[in-house]
Amino acid sequence: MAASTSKALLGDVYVDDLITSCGNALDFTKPNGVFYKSGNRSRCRKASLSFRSQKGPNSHLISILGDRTLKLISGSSYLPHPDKEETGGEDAHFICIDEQVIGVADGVGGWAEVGIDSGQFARELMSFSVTAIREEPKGSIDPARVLEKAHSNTKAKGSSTACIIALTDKGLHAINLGDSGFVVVRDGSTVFRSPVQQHGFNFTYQLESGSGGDLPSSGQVFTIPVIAGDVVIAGTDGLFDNLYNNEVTAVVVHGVRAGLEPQVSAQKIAALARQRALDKSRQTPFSTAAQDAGFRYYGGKLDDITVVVAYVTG
Ligand SMILES: [Mn+2]
Repeated sequence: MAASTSKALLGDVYVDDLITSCGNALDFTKPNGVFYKSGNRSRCRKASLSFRSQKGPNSHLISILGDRTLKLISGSSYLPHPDKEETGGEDAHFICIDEQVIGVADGVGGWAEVGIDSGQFARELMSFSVTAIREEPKGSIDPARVLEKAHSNTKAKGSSTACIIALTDKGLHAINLGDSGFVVVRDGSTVFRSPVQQHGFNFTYQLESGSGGDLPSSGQVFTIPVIAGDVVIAGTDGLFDNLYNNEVTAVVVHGVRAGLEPQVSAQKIAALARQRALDKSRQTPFSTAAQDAGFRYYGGKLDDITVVVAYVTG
C-alpha cells in the first residue's frame, strides 16, 4: 500500500497523494460530525449536528484509579473546511454519554480525486462503532474490539483514521489508528499524547472497507490511569496539525478555571485551531513536519477540525 505518486498542491508544497490508499492531500479538509448522545432508551443515539450542551462542569475531587464513580462529561465542536461545508466534510465523531466513550474519525480527502467522499466512510465507521459499543459489557468496553466490528461492518468507499476512547473500570482504554488522536491534561500539564501513525509525511494509517488499507489490529491500544480533574481532548489532524500542545492545554486550563462546559472549551480550541489554520506565516506543528520532510511550507493547514473535550469527574 505504499505506492504513491507525487502531486503538486497548495502553493509550493508537494506531497504524496495516493489513490489506492489515499493519503491526505495538502487539500486537507473535512466537515460533518456525527453526534451520538444518549437520552433515550438505547442511550447512544445519532443526533446530527445539534450539540446540546451538557450539564455539570467538572469537579476537582480526587479519586483513585478504578473508582467506579468516575464519569466523562463531554462536548464537541466541529468546523468543516470552509470549502466543504455543504457536504459536511470528511470528519466524524461521536459521544456516548452513558457508555462513557468518545470517538473521532477523519475520512481521507484524497479520495475526492476519484469522486469518492470519504466522509461517508468516516461517518459509517463511527456509526457502527456506536452500535458495537452497545454490545460491549458495561464498564469494560474494549475499543479494539469495537473498532474491529465497526470496520468489518463499514461498506462505504473511502478510508479513514479512527480513535476511540472509553472510560472503563481500569481507566481510559483507547485505540488510535492514524493521525487523529488524543491528549490527557492533568493540572495544566499534558500527561499523555497518543503518537501519530503515518506511513510517511502526510500519509496516515487508515482503515478502508474490504481488504485495502491498514487493519484495525494496526491501531495502537492504550490503558491510561486517570483521576478526577483530568481532561481528555480528542481530535483530528485539523486540531493537532495547527495547535501545539501548550496551546491546547492553555485553553483547557482557562476553561476549567472559568467553569466552562466541555463543549464551550471544545469550541474555543476549534476556533483557535481554525485561526492558526488560516495563518500563513506562523509556525505550526504541520509546517514543522512539512519542513522536516523537505518541503517549503509555512503557516497552518486548512482542514476539517474536530475537537471533543471530556472532563473526567468524580
Ligand atoms: Mn484531517
